[in-house]
Amino acid sequence: MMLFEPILFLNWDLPREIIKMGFFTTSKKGTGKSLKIGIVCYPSVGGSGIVATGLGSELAKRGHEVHFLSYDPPFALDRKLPNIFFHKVDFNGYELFKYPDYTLPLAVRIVDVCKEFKLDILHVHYAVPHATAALLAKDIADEEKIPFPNIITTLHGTDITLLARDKTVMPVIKYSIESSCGVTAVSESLKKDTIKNLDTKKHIEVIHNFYTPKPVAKSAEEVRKEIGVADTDFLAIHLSNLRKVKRIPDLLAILGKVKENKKIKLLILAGADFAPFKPLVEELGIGDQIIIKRNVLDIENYINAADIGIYTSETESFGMGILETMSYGKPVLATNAGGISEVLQDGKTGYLFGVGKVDDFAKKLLELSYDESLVKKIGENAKERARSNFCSEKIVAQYEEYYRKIISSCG
Ligand code: GMT
Repeated sequence: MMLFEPILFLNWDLPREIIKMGFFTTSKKGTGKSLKIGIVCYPSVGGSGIVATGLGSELAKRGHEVHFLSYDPPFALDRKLPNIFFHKVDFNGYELFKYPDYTLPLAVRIVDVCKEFKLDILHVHYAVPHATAALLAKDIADEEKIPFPNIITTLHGTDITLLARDKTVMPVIKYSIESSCGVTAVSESLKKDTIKNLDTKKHIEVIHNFYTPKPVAKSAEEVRKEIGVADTDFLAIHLSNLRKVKRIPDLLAILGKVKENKKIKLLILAGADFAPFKPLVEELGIGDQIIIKRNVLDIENYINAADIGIYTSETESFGMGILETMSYGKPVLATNAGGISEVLQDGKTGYLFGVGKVDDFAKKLLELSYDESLVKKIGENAKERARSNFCSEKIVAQYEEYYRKIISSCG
């Protein structure tokens, strides 16, 4: 590895316009010349932010120069990685506007970054507002004769499965998708929903999500001790932002149905406040079997300490939490919704149930809590599938190939 520009690690809290991170390298792991890639994403704990951050990180490790644009540094970004810049977008909070606006300052920031760094490609995660801002930025740049890269929009779900049904934003979503040079979706299921909900003929490339498992830093015994779970307990885990679509009341009801078995515990790694669900926990009488941890970064330590994963979503374009759980060799019980069946195979790497079928979930949970060898076998299958089908080597190479195709084929 060749270092050519050692850069001091800067304090992220300083109000700096641009933060250059880690160090810069000319080494190149991937194929072809290195690219300058802009990534616009949410910095938060949610799946799309994790995927965009993971993608940018892997691309940077392969020698590409990666520019993140967001209102905060991405939550899961390793600040010591090479070849990464972060460009902060400020919110527009003028009194004149009743509501703060993000799309306009984002568009302006995109123009600035394109002007200064001459990006080869701009990859935005979510049609609204990110692709919309990118398209506005392109118009401004064209007007000012600033070279502008081709735009790729990745669809993650919510703007199709939820927002596209809202007539006040649907035309903007459709326009933003159809005006992007390239569009990708994280599952076949989401591609199908997009074509149907937006009535569009736009080509959509399916590139599944990926996850790079991290080595665990704490043993399962240590973690269990920390959260008050005995080694002999059967620990189920759930990771999510607790949005309505996750059907948390179903998750709690499943625990309620098996509560006679005091050895079954549920650990929730929550990306949001759990307080609204506390009355239900009390009503179900499961307070002594449930552990909540908020905004956990080292998810690997907790998943590794669990026996099984449970996901009860109404819909899920992919299900990053499911993939993460499988990656550490844990079987998953999940609803057969959206793109989940593209990740998890029923009876082989976990079990699928109808949305809301809490009795079926509970029966299987109880059965597995007594069958260590089946849990182990299904868990091993899950790990093998996650690590071979949804690994960074495979998926990041698909994005690189797609970037090159879009750079040369559009505009
Ligand atoms: O599921 C969420 O609430 C978060 C949302 C997001 O934007 O991060 O997740 C969506 O994108 C993830 C990454 O592609 C997918 O794994 C999730 O399935 C998808 N969520 C839904 O479709 C509900």
